[in-house]
Amino acid sequence: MTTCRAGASATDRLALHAAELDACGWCLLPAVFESAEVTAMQESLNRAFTAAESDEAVRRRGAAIYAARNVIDVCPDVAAMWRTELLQEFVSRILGPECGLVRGLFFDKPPDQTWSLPWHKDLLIAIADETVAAGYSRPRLRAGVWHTEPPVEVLEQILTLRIHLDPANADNGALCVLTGSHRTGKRAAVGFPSQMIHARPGDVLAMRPLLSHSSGSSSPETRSHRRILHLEFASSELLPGGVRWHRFLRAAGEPHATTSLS
Ligand SMILES: O=C(O)CCC(=O)C(=O)O
Repeated sequence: MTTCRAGASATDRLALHAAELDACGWCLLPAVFESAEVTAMQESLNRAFTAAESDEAVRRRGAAIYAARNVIDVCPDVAAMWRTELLQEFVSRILGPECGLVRGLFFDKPPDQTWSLPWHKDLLIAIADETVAAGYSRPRLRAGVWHTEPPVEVLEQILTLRIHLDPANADNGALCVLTGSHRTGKRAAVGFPSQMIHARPGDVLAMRPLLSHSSGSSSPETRSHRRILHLEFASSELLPGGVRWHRFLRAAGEPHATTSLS
């Protein structure tokens, strides 16, 4: 696996991360957001989820929110939150200049309301309506938004950024990946090494949706949340067969000023 050289310039580091993403299907971009920015993101998401109390996109068990869909709609601030110069440069390096944000999800493993997921790849995209073309699966509604499984070429042109809002470790069900498994397309992956991705708040995991991943439950003793803002970017606003994205927000544009997040 490629690792970062001490003292490499930011551009060199991004090139190394891009090579790592290509080879492994994932890479961790450390300390992208400062602690105050992470707090501002948590607060902004909290406000939006509270306001969307009756929205089926926000999944609750008792008082605890453990996931949310359609996060770009539920919390429009998300469209700006991720835009640091570094992430914009990274996303456009990987996906090209025409790329855009297409879907947002939120995950938490609240203490006492934890969950787990078996090995899988992320095969669904959110689309504007029920209209699909040859090569797409029959659309299904998820929290009011049409989703379909597109041809593999579309999934190969997606990049996910998972912004860590809490520490992630073995105690609170950090994500596990099968390194290199993005290379098997939609097919199940066997024989790839499994790795748990430990992260700190403000770290960003970049991963390909075709990377096989899973996550276990938090340990019963932990009091730690494991909040993740999961953002998917696609290389082009155009989908094969004239299918349309549910949302496509161009990634290029002004990076946020740190203070605007507070
Ligand atoms: O955040 C996690 O632990 C896994 C979420 C996930 O992989 C999914 O919902 O597809």
